[in-house]
Amino acid sequence: MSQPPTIAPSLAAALRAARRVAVLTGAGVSAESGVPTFRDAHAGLWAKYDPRELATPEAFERNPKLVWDWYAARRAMLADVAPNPAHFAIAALERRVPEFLLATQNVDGLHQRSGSTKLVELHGSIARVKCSRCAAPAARWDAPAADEPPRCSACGGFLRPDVVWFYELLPAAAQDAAEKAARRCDLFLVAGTSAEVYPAAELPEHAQRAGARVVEINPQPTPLTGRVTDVLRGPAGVMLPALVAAAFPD
Ligand code: BJW
Ligand code: ZN
Repeated sequence: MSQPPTIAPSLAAALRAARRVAVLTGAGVSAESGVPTFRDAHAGLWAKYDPRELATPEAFERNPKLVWDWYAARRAMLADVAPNPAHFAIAALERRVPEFLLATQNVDGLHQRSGSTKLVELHGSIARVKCSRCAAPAARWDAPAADEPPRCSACGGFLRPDVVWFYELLPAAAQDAAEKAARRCDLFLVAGTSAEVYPAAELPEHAQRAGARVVEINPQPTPLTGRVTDVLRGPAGVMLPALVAAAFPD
């Protein structure tokens, strides 16, 4: 067993003292569960596609069945994975802090499965399906035809995942809650995101401008790295449990 990483005592004390904590997570937080990030090459059949190019309304218009199948494959993969220590550390932190909000860019539902309850999903959820024409939610759908996605029972439009693609608006309530939490918090954790996709990438900046201590957890540098107060350089599944344990040893 390798040693747990050392957390600066001043950071542990700041987290312990914080009354309001906000957390932003991205795909890297699910990486140790075996969920590929958007930058990772995807496996097998999907290796030849750039995930960021499939996650657009144009891709769905051009080839709805391809995009439907990509999400169906990801949904099936998620049935076989479990939350990792990063998810559990965030859920444990929620129970320690008086005012807490997790804003996740992830659509995989792993935060909820690890016990997080005070969270908003900025980019929707892969578990939900809606109509691409009338937006009606679909609780169930027929198996897709060979060349197109299943259709909406209300209007006949193609069904699509209820996620936020590039050039689409984020759910307003989730975005508002995340912005408010970022502007009000004492300490902001940003974990496992490349911090390149807006408006989520602005949240740490709102927090910093409002005077919060901003902590980045990522094995790689990001555009935020030079601007945050602290950097925990390593995997979220190691760093987040170490940080929470250092702040709340009791
Ligand atoms: C680990 C790790 C480990 C690995 N531990 N870490 C302002 C300025 C410029 C552009 C824009 C702007 N406002 C809007 C835009 C346009 C666009 C945008 O941001 N483009 C940029 C690329 C420049 N934004 C939008 O279109 C948004 N809509 C919007 O703003 O509407 C208003 C508007 C419309 C039109 C014009 C202007 C304004 C919507 C964004 C929706 C993003 N959707 C996706 C798909 C969701 C569904 C799905 O899952 O398929 O969301 S794209 C994808 O990126 C997904 C992710 O949530 C998101 C962020 O990615 P994330 O999570 O950061 O993952 P990666 O893979 O990029 O990074 C992984 C990180 O983990 C890396 O750093 C690793 O090092 C790290 N890591 N292992 C910790 N073990
Ligand atoms: Zn419809």
